Amino acid sequence: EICKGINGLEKVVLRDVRGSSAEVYFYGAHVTSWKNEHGEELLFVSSKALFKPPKPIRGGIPICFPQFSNNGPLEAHGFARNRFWSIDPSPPPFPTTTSNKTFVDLILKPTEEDMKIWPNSFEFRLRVTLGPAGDLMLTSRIRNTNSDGKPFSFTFAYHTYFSVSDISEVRVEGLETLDYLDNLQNKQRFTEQGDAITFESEVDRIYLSTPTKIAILDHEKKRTFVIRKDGLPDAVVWNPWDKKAKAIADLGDEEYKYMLCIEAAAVEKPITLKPGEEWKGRQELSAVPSSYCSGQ
Ligand code: TA6
Repeated sequence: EICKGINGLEKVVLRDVRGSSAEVYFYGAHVTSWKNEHGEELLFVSSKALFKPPKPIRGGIPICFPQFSNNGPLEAHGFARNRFWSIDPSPPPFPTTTSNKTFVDLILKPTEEDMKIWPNSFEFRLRVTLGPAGDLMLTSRIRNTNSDGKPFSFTFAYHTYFSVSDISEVRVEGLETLDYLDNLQNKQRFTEQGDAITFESEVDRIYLSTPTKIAILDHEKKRTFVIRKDGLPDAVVWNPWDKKAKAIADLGDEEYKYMLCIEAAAVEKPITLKPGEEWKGRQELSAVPSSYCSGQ
C-alpha cells in the first residue's frame, strides 16, 4: 500500500496478517517504522526528525552508500539516503519461500548530477520484506553498470536505529574479543575484552570481521533484538550520548537514552565491482521476548 507520510512524502506500508507492519519512504528507501504484532514500535525515529529533503531522516534505517561516514570525498554517509527511489519495474525473482511474505522492491539509479559527484553508473535494488514472524529483511543488490569498463568501489551500512528502553541497561552480545576501529580515537584499532558491550558514554566504533549474528538485550523491555547479516563483515556501534546529542539539531537532547545504532556494514575493506558484477548485502532483524533466548 502506497500512501502519503509526513510532509506529503510518499511511503509504502507493509502489513502482515498477524499484525506486524513496516513503513518505507521512497525518500532514501528509508525504513521509518517496524512494529511487532502487538503494534509496538521497534525502531527509533527522533521526534525532531525533519522529513525534509535534502536532509536525511534521523532514525529508522538510513542506507549509507556509496560512502560510509565521512571517510571519502562525498557528503557523510553518501547520497542514497537523500535521493528519491522508485518502485523497481524489473525486480529480482523471489524464491518460492518468500511468496507468502510482504515485500517491496525499490531501485536507485544515479542522475547526471549524481554522476558529477560520483562518476559511476549503478543500479541499486533494495527489497524490504516483512516475514510471517514479524522479521524485517533488507536485501541490497548493487550492480556496476559502467559502460566504459571501469570498476568502482564503495562502502556501505544499514545504519539501523533500534528503540531501547534505557541505553544504560542495554547489552550487546556477539562482538566480544573482536578488533574495532574507534572513531572517537582517530580510528585507532583496539581489541574488545571478553564481556558483552554496555554503554555509559559516547560510543562510535567499527567492529571488524564480526560474526553473522549479533544480539541487543533490552532487560527492561524483556526484549532481544537479533541481527543476522550476510555480505556485511563489519558492525558499527553508535550512541551519541548527551554532549553529541545536544550538538545534533534533529535529535532531542535526551533521546540518546532511547536509541542504539547497530549497523551491519562493509567499511574496512571497500567492495569493488567490475562492470556487470553485482554485490549482495543482507540484514535480517527479529525481536523476541528475552526469556525465549537467554533464560532471563
Ligand atoms: O555510524 C556512526 C556515525 O558515522 C557517527 O560517526 C555519527 O555521527 C553518525 O553516524 C550519524 O551520522 P549523521 O550523518 O546521520 O548525523
